[in-house]
Amino acid sequence: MQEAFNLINNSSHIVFASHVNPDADTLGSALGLMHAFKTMGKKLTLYNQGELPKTLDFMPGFELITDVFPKDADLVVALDCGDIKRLGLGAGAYKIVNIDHHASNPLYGDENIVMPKAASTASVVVDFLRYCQIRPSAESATCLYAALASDTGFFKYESTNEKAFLDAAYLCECGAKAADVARLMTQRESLSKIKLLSKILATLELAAGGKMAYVYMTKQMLDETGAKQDEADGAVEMARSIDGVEVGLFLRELDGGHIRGSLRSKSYIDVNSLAALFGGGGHVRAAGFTIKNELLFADAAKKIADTIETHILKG
Ligand SMILES: [Mn+2]
Repeated sequence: MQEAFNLINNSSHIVFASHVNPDADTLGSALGLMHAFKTMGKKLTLYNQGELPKTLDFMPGFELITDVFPKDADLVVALDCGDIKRLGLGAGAYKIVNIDHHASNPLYGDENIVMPKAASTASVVVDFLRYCQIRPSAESATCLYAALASDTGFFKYESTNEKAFLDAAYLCECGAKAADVARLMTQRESLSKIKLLSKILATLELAAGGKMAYVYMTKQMLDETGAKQDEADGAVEMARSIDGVEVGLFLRELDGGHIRGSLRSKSYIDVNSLAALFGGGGHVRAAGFTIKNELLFADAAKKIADTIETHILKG
């Protein structure tokens, strides 16, 4: 950490870089760290290549994020990025400080602060700021708290360890408002998304003696609600969330006659092997597949659900 702090002290223009398709952890960690170093009299740039999620626009400093990489940067601090290609850095003579919590991080920085056990990159930033004896301002704490809350699913995921709560308590002590962050991150859904989810949920069916719940989305549902594809995200988790259900299945009709399937399980069925029935894969609790479909969508959906049900019943 000392070497990383030295690099920061000795640089004049620092770029805080977050990965493409940014989530709250990468942006909140970058913004949180930037706020903490604001008073050092250095030039600071927040860099992200590509589109930013509007849902995170409440983070102080969000409006400062640019997709123009500064030519005179002499230090890049990369946050929450396990693959240097996902930063989209421009050319220049700069060193890199790599701050992350992905176990797969290949340590591409000149200095690397990578803690695979940390619940979020924000937790690593908290440790680093403590080491530097910098207390986060309220602005900084708000960004870091949002990052930590998001990566732990608001303290629900398996990554939620004792340190996650200790960091959360410290960030609240520094001025983060937990209820405000939760409201701004989770209570600003678009009307089109809710209308789309109501159509998707209307297709709900139980199978495999109540162990499986499946829902589907046609292209027509998108047209009728004006919602975007990614607004259907969350449908499979809703199906899985029913009491007694172990496997959630969500089928969406894609362009060109394709069907995309998403599978989630709660605790004992390996959905990776269910997805493999259709040439897909993923993880034990979350997997997916894409198939070419020659049938009517509703008929194809029924067939896929029946095949999965048969496999679950075979156990
Ligand atoms: Mn993260």
